[in-house]
Amino acid sequence: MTDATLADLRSRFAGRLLSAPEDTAPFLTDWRRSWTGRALAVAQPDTTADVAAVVRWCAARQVPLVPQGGNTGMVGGAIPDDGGRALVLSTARLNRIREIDPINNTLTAEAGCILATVQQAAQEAGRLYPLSLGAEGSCTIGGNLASNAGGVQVLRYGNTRELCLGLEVVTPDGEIWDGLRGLRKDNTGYDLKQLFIGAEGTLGVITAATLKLFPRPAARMTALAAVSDPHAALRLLELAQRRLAATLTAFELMSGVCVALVARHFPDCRAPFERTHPWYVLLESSDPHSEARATQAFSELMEEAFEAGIVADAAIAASLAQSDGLWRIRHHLPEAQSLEGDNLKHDISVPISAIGEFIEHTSAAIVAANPGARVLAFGHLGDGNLHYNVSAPYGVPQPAFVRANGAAISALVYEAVHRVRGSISAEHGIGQLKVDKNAHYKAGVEMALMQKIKQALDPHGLMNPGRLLPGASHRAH
Ligand code: FAD
Ligand code: 2HG
Ligand code: ZN
Repeated sequence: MTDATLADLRSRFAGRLLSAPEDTAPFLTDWRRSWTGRALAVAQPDTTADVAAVVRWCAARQVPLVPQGGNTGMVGGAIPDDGGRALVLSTARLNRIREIDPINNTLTAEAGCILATVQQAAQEAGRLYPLSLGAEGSCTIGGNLASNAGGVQVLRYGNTRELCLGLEVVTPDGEIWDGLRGLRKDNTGYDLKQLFIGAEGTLGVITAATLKLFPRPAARMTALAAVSDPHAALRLLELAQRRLAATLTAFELMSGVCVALVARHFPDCRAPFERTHPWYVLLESSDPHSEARATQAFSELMEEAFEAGIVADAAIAASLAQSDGLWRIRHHLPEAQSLEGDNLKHDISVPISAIGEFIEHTSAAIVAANPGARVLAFGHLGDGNLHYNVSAPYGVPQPAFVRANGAAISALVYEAVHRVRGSISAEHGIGQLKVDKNAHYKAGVEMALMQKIKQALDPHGLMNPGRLLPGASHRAH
């Protein structure tokens, strides 16, 4: 396609259509720097009507379209392939908060709103939007919804799917569906919004969403606990759930290897203990009513954990600044891994009760087959979601290690996940990273149903082709 073909789009989107290589480059490589693609151009519409115009322009010319939010995805879903035929639709300018309704406890935001901006708007209205993850300063509401993001408060508030009451979507033929209803109850047939949530841009472009808000907790308690192994972490989880019930909002596991990695790259992010420990749990409770009650319940929990020999050491944050300091260790983990040289990522979910044995057996098998390989295990233990990543032995270049051993290691991990009826993608999605693996592990009937839905909504296969589902790459069109 030539620049002349882009002329009509350019005339409508003057200044909002990027095609010079230096302008499009940031949209063509992902956060991990694992994928780089090429594109016809990058369009940045700033209204839903203009998104519909872009989609119709693509449909009329059979141009593949790749929606992109903050480009923080971990599986390459927002990056076009290298055919150069696709148009990237960036939601960066679709960034208005349309409404906050404190009585209905809802906030309606456009897809390109940054998650942190939405959290802040909710806070200013005296409410909480609880989705929270390390990329919250740059990921978008549309990207969160399209990937059904999880994060660190899922065990209390649910995934993004549970936080959404209504959607506005531009369908693959350029129609606008206004489903921005702030209803808790609506049994009028298929829940269509659920099709677009987690679809990774393969069924349409999400342009706005009505999100659930919650009361702001009166108090937040945070602690970093040192434990001997994941079995002890699970005992602590059981105790914390029993004592704190629904006030337990986060329960994150980190191996000592992970915590050391963060300290190496970010020297001011260190565990506040005199000696190192093999495993750590970062846990948090949020009491809706009283600081005194929160402090008492949390202190009693930690005391019981000490007495039962579950916890070897613990640091309870005495101020918001100390709490933030503990969270900084956790939130710097993705970047520390990236600085070390992007590793082999396995975002998996297994039954919570199976996690201890899973880590023990799988890590032993990986190290036996790959002496010196470093397993970086951490994640959202309270949800059964591990980031079970593998790095090259010290001194071995990461890309060469992954090329030589990556397929075998991933097969070993995913087989172990499959044996316990787990999932090969807990929260990051499928993107282009796991298309084959997903087709392999999902039941045939499940894959066939997904293909039928795709065919029904996007018969020409123009919406983010080759992502999530096996199918034509952008070049085949
Ligand atoms: P993008 O990366 O731009 O896109 C992701 C997918 O959504 C792509 O397939 C894209 O085509 C599609 N898409 C984007 N916008 C739209 C739209 N408007 N309509 C239709 N499709 C669209 N993820 C978690 O789940 N939990 C975590 O704890 C977590 N922590 C992270 C920490 C860091 C430091 C980083 C870099 C990433 C983390 N992620 C996490 C992954 C990522 O941030 C989330 O998946 C996030 O939700 C992606 O949002 P985004 O706007 O960057 O989407
Ligand atoms: C997190 O929980 C993210 O920090 C990223 O989901 C996980 O780096 C990873 O593998
Ligand atoms: Zn995560």
